[in-house]
Amino acid sequence: MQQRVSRLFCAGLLVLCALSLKAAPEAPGPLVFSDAYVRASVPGQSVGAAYVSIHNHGPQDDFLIAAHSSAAASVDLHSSHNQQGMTHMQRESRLRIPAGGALQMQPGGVHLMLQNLKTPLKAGEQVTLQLVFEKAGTQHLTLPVRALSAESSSGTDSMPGMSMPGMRMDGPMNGPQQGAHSH
Ligand SMILES: [Cu+2]
Repeated sequence: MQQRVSRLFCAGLLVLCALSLKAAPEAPGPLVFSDAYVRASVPGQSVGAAYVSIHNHGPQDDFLIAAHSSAAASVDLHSSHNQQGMTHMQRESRLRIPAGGALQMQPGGVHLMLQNLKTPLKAGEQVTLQLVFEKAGTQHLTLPVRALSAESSSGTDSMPGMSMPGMRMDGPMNGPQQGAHSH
């Protein structure tokens, strides 16, 4: 009898374990995020930049196809290219996260452009970000706002409206997009 009870107890524990595994809130998806942050903005600045590294542990490529943030009217996917000493930003319709690899965003490279900031981005605050993937669906992230690096926070920038010193809007950025920036 004693033995039978403990067997039942064990069986019950196993069932509980299985149930709790099933009910675990975080189903570990193939995408893992790291090094996520938003750059602090300066007064008068209407655009901001966010960076996040996305690792894909799945067997299939995935694609970042859209992004949204509570801090900005819209968020664009951008890549930067260096041409004859000038950095040009280009809008991308989707960004690939290779299977078994990663998409690493960084200043001067791929980044998320926060268009028409609703409020200035202050260091120490947090910004919510939604990333929409072709396969993984919508992922919610919270990013810390980090101060600009020492070299670019000298306050001597002649163009406070530019979020990225030395960068020039070009190509697909001209046209309707450009108008939005000047508001
Ligand atoms: Cu950009």
